[in-house]
Amino acid sequence: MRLLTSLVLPAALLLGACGASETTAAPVAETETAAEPAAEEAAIAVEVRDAFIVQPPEGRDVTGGGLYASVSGGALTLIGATTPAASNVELHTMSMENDMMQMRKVESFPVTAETPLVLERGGNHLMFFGLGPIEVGSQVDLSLTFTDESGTEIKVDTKAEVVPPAG
Ligand SMILES: [Cu+2]
Repeated sequence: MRLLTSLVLPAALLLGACGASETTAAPVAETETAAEPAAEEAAIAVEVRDAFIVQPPEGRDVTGGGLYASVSGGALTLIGATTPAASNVELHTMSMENDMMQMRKVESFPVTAETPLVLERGGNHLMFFGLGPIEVGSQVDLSLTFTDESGTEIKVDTKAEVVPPAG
C-alpha cells in the first residue's frame, strides 16, 4: 500500500506542473497566430447557418430543405450541395404558375453582401433525392460548394437539422 501511495503523489504533482506550463506558453501561441500570412484568403468570408432537411413522409425518399448563407468581402455563387444522407441534392426555385406551385432545377444561386441567400420552404430551396432514413431532431452533414468571382471553388461544411414536415 505504501508503494501505491508514493506512485500516486508524484503523478498529481506532474499534472499540476503541466497546467502551469500551459499558462506560460500562451503568449507564444499568440505570436504565431499574428504571423499568419492569410490576409488575402480571409478577404471573403461566408457564413452558413440554420440549414435544415424536412423529414419526408413515410415511404418517400425525396424532400426539401434550406439554409441561410451570407458573405462579406465579395460575392459567391452556390453551385451545389452534397450529403451522405442522400444520393443527390439539387438547387430548386419555386414559383406560382397558373395557380400551381412549380419547382425548377437551377444550376446556381447568387450570394452577395447585399442579398444573403435564403433557401426555405415555399421558396428557393434544396431538394434531396434518394434520402436514407433520417430522424427528426438529428443533425446531418451538409457540404456546400460555392465559387468566387474568379471561379475558385470554396467548400463549406455545415450541419442540417432534420425538421418535421410542415403542420
Ligand atoms: Cu424542389
